[in-house]
Amino acid sequence: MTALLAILCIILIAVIAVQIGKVTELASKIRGEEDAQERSNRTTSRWLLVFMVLFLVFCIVSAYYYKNYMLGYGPHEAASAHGKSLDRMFNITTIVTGIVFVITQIALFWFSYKYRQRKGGKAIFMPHNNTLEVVWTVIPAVVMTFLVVGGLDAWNDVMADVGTDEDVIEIEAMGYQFAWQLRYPGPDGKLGARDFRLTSGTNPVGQDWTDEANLDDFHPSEIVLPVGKKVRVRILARDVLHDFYLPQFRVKMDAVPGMPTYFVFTPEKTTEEYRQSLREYPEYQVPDPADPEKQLWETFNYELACAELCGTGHWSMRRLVRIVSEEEYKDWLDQQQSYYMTAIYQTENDPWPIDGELPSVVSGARKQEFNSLLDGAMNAGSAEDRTFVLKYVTFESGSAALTELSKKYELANVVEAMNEYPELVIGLGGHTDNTGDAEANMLLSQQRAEAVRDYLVANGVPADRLVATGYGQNDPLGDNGTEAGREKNRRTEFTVLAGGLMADVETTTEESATEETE
Ligand SMILES: [Cu+2]
Repeated sequence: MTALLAILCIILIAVIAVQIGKVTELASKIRGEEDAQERSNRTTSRWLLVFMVLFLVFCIVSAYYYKNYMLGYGPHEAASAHGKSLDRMFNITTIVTGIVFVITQIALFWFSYKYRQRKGGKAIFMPHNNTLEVVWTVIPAVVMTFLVVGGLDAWNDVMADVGTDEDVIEIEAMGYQFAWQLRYPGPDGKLGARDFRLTSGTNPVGQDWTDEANLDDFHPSEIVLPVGKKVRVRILARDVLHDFYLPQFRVKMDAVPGMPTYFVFTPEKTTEEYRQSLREYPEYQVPDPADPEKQLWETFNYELACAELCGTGHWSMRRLVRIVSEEEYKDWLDQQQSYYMTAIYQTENDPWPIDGELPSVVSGARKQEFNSLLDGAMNAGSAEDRTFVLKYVTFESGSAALTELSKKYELANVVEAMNEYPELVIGLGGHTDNTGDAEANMLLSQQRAEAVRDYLVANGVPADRLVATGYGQNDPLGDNGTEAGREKNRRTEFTVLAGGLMADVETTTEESATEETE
């Protein structure tokens, strides 16, 4: 409606101007052409001066009025180290070009007033003026040089890559229609190797699972970073052009298929600190339309956007960015699950074990699992709870020959535990499912339990601390009617017979209780 009214106004003004023109033309015919021309020139040039003043006032007032909408002003402060230098550069350019703008506008309108056509007026013939040429060449050249050199300097600073021994967090963002696939290095701090040819439904960024550095990498749904730490983002695209844009950090880089790019930045304000700085601005002290209970500054979040019009779902490429303290970041890291362990491990896509070796994430996880089971059994009160299954001890099918993997990993943990607790006496129980002959099963389970014992003895554990017993099919854990149940029943159990920590636990509890009362 307003737009329609504005258009109508413009049309009316144009009609009036044309009509006034016609009237002046007629009047000039009546009054003598030259006088009328001079008067008309004078009026027009005066109106031009009025226009100039109004126009400049409008420019300055609107620039002032809208300054808080611009990056680098008011609430839109940069939240990164390099962002401030970019903002400064923009401001310098705005000021320099602003001054030039005002001067040229004044000159333009003043000249059209001063040198309007007058009766008997004569133009000066000036074919060439060296001084003038030098002045209007040198001044812009000097100004441009300063702007360009300053800009280049800032650019080199902002685009500088990290040194090889610098302490940085390197993460990866791959744009695709229509989202960002984020990847963080796990505890090793290294992003594993990738190859686009390995990309599949279960491998969104084409990670090479034979590279151990990949196995702890995780794929979070948001970007979380600690404040004050340098971050290098590897930027990739899977299908079309995207653009990795973090407005508050002044990070903006195209994601180009087949051409990896990067951006290095250091976040300087946590999300909470940025919210507190927004709080000072009235435009942020209003209820958030999406959550009227809270004010806009409270619900503010940094965000990652795609700044390339990449298709119909372009708008949905928004991701949250959280900048937190170092401790909060560590807590968050601890909660993240490696993508390999959650989606690839022991599936058909898992290439491990490779050459009879397990990757360290897996052996580490197994060791942790063993230690916590051992801990439970050592501290258990009842005989039942002192037993757990050695899940990763396996045998060649139908025989009592231990697999190499079970020796190298699970049994190595058992040897370590026996060395650590010299008092420990354990039972090794062999169990089978109910397939085949019960007597044969009994024999096999006895042989398997003994195979484990013999292996431990061969690795330095005294034989009198090990009791090997075969239970055959008599003590099933699962349903022998199903394959999963049978698999559960074929097992080797570890039982703490003596030398557990139960007694120790009681004394420590008592001691701490007395300490508390004192
Ligand atoms: Cu996009």
